[in-house]
Amino acid sequence: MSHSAADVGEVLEQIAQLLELKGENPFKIRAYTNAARALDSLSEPIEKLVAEERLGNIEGVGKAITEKVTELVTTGRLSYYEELKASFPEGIFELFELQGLGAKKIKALHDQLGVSSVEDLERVCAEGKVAELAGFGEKTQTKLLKAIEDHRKHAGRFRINVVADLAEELLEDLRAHEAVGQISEAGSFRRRKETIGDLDLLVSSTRPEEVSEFFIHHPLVEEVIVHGPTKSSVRLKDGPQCDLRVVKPEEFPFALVYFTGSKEHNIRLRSRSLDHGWSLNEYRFSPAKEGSEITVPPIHTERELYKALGLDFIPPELREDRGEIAAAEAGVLPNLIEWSNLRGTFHCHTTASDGKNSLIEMARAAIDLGLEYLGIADHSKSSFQAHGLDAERLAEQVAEIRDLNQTKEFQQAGFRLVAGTECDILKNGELDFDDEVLATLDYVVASVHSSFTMGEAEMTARIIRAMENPHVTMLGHLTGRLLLSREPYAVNIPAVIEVAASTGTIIEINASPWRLDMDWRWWPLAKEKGVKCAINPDAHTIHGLQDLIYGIGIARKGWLTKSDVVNCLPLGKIDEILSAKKKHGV
Ligand code: DGT
Ligand code: CA
Ligand code: CA
Ligand code: ZN
Repeated sequence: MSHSAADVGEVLEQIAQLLELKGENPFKIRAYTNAARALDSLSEPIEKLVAEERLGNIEGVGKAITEKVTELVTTGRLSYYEELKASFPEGIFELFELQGLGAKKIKALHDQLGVSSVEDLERVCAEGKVAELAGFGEKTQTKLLKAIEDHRKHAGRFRINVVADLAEELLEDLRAHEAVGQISEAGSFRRRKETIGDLDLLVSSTRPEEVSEFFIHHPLVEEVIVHGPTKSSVRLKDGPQCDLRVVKPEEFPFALVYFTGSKEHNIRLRSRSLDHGWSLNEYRFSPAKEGSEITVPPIHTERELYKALGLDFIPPELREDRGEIAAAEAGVLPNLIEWSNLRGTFHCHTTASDGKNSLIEMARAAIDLGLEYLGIADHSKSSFQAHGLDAERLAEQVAEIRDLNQTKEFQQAGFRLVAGTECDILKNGELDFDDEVLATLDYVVASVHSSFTMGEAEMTARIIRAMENPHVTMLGHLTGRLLLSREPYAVNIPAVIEVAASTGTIIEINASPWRLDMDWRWWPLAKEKGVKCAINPDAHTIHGLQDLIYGIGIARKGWLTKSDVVNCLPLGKIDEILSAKKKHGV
């Protein structure tokens, strides 16, 4: 059993929460959170530290925790943790998933109102008992009810990175199977939706039993829900369900269109087919009226299927019934941006703030990805919890970046680090740095990281005020949402888009699978207004740079082409676009 430091850190965090629930002394609790944090920033594999008995050398990891981590890493289990967990009702752990509810409050609810599940909490809130509890009040009670509602809405969906990793492995193993002919992902994952309900896979085969058998015995499968020769449903490791359909080779293009969806898109295609006198289902075209003379066209590919319906091929990301059929009919679908169009990116963090890799490590990882430039945007001073930089530390970082850019290594690679900041937008819309400081940078990402609960009008005015600053090149993660975890704050997006257009402020697609913000549904409007997009990984590690691929998916869903996205500009054109606002004024 192998454990990453992050898994181990997670267990230690949970122990800390459980100890807090028990009302243990704060020093003991802090020992666990400190140790979790220390393990989180390890630069070598935890197994190695354990094997060489070097855990104790890490600051913040004492003897008791060394023993526990050793047990966990060597046996894959930790009896202390399991006993601790067993001393609480199972339902209590789900309470930790509610926004705004920590161990202290859960303990109070448990001890004073007997709450040991989300259902219990909902009941005592509805009865008005929570409002009467010391330290809670009416407002908290209302918030908790909202948190329960949000939690339910999210249950059973998954962030795209979780599904992508599973899909990659399953597709690769299925593809290698002898009985598998054509194969594809389908459903919302193929459409690159921001979150995924279940993963849909489609295979063509003349020996479906063998394929299904292989699938349900795959090591990633934890539980078989349905098993048949042509349709199997399973639950995978990490939680998502996966549907596999196996169809005959000649059915494949029909099944692929059908199971890619969306349902609304399918309904349009079906009614379009009927206009031709054909009935369309997941297997074939057939004459709509029995015994009619109408012949159906032969179809070998998805492209041919769309063509038969008088449509250009519609990329899966656009199949959401948002005007794609009319555009395909008129031959005006956009030529969507692709991974290979990306020349660089902005908005990454380093160890200077809350990142886990240094400047040079991030730069080399970007070079390995084939990028020509990488924008650094560490947090500014008000984000103290993220170790934000003050003006002095920022100046040091800028100097370091300028020096690195002069090195042979960078010059030979044709690569440049671009010096910036992810500058907090303060509560009143002012920026966390003075204009003189901002003027020393190549570009500025401005983001909201505090006071999320203000009203929509105030929040919108706050963000607009920031955009009116000529130093603000782009707006970071517009709504602050964390998918399946934190709702967006209230902001008038069309108003922000309007001002982005009039001030020449770029808007980010934050490509982190937790954010994917600004949402794809707004990009057609932004594009129409002439707003440019930056696809930014918001990477905190070298691996985080690969999240760019999710940003590409969202940009495609937003109908964007390479000319809408500033990352597609070559290195030589970057300064011009980044300094356009400063030059021309706002
Ligand atoms: P998800 O899984 O909730 O993220 O979303 P999808 O789109 O993957 O939905 P899913 O897995 O229920 O079904 C996959 C596709 O199958 C869906 O996109 C369209 C097609 N489909 C499923 N049910 C229906 C239906 O009742 N009518 C039509 N026309 N298509 C359907
Ligand atoms: Ca699905
Ligand atoms: Ca499905
Ligand atoms: Zn941020």
